[in-house]
Amino acid sequence: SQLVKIMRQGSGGSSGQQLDFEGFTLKANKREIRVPTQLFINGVFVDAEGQRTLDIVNPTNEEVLCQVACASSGDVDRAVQAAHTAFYGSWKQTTARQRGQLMLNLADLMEQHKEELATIESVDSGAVYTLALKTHVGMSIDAWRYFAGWCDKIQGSTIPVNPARPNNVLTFTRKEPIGVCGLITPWNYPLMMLSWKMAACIAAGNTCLIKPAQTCPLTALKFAELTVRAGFPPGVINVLPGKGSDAGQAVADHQLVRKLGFTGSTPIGKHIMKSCADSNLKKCSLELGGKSPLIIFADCDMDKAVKHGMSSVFFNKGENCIAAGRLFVEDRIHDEFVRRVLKDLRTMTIGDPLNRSTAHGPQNHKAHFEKLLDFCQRGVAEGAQLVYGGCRVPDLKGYFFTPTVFTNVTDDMYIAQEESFGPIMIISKFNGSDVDSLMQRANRTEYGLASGVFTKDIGKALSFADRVEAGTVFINVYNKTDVAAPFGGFKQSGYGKDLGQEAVNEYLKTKCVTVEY
Ligand code: TAP
Repeated sequence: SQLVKIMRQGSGGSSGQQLDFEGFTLKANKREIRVPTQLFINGVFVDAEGQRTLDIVNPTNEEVLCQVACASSGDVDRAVQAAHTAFYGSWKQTTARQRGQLMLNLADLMEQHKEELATIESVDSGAVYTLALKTHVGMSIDAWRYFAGWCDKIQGSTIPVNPARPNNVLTFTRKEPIGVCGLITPWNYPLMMLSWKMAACIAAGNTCLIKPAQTCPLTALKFAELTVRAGFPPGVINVLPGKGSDAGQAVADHQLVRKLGFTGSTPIGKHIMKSCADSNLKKCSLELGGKSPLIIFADCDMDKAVKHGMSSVFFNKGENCIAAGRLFVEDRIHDEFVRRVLKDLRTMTIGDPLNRSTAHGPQNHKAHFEKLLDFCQRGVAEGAQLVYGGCRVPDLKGYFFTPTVFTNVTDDMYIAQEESFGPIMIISKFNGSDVDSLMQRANRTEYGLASGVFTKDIGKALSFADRVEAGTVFINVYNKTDVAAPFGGFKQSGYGKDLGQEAVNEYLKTKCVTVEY
């Protein structure tokens, strides 16, 4: 890896300082992209303690792409100290409107570099390039712009409390940033998960450090470089690739971290919540796993139901937290629905995610790929009918998993209850005249992230929305998320929202001031 120098942007233009980093050159997509490979702490790229590194594997060919610095608990401590100093120093001096402008600068830079970011994301995570450009990177830019707008609109309220006559009293609230925030994110949408959390956190006036998933931290590192160019003061944003059990745990345990924003699995979420409580009772928000029900009534628009039903499962190769984990299809249209899904699946282009005609790329990493094989074997062993896929794509190197369909799935089966996080459609039938037992089945899960329904009967759709126990409900559409709309789960899918105004509140605390006069 060779040293790169870029000019650091001061608040009034170039300050003439240089930013050096070690990186590697990614040659892909007819581009040569310099990607930093060191930790980003206090505005500079540095090696990890003891020069520890992680191998980063390209899921399309199973080859090692590069080595990236792997943070230890000592590195986490350095980053927290830097974020703490910035919080009480340079960042406090930065006005809300300046903060918003820095975020807009960053969004503009991300836009200018969007093809580079999407290329890195595609190579590192296996995301299809066209989707990486539109969703992984596009929605990240939207998030920075959307939350930039909140910076100078964070307001408290005046409250009519009872005065002790003859005196009067004024009570008002102030919304204040919490302090140093730790962010821990998964591997399915690396840059987007970073942006959803960090943009809200920074807009609220906090400083932060992020530990991205160890399998694909490259866009987070390229992003770190862009934060310097955008003019963020050192220490406000720190990026530390590393292992969850080590660097991630150190973030959750740290005494100076006051809030933890986590997206990942339910078991790790529970573990992290305990660490937050035991260390310093830090506030935490948890976006966890899901097994979202999608109901397809016989009176639906069948073309739409097939199109969205497929994307509810196969979007981003199933590595989608709100993916429909179970499809309930009304018995009268079940066979036709399955036939049409299979017809479309047979024409799905699988292959190099950088190829513009590819619809389905490799799974993110080896352990996940193997977990999917095991998941399908359990389905078959329990008697579900495997009607398509369930195996590696023949003759392709890389973690390519054939999009899969199971029918005749009963509620007690493992595959009906557990999240696969892969391109596996699980179909069960229901009798349309018994909506009560359908709702019981749909809600018989400890998860509550998302849900969907297809019907032309608006009354039926809205009554589903009333009764379903999930944080997100899609009607005659699926995966339609937006940076302005709150996103997050019920039950063991966690609590606290990403996106929308509610996300800003997750990173604020309320101070109540009372004056007697
Ligand atoms: P996890 O294994 O839970 O990992 C998530 C993050 O936590 C990773 O960065 C991981 O580090 C880190 N981590 C692991 N152990 C830790 C510990 N002891 N302390 C602190 N951090 C720790 O999940 P995953 O397999 O990456 O992601 C898949 C899961 O995420 C699925 O269940 C999916 O549904 C969920 N997800 C939910 C949402 C929303 S919005 N609800 C969105 C996307 C994904 P490593 O990189 O070392 O593993």
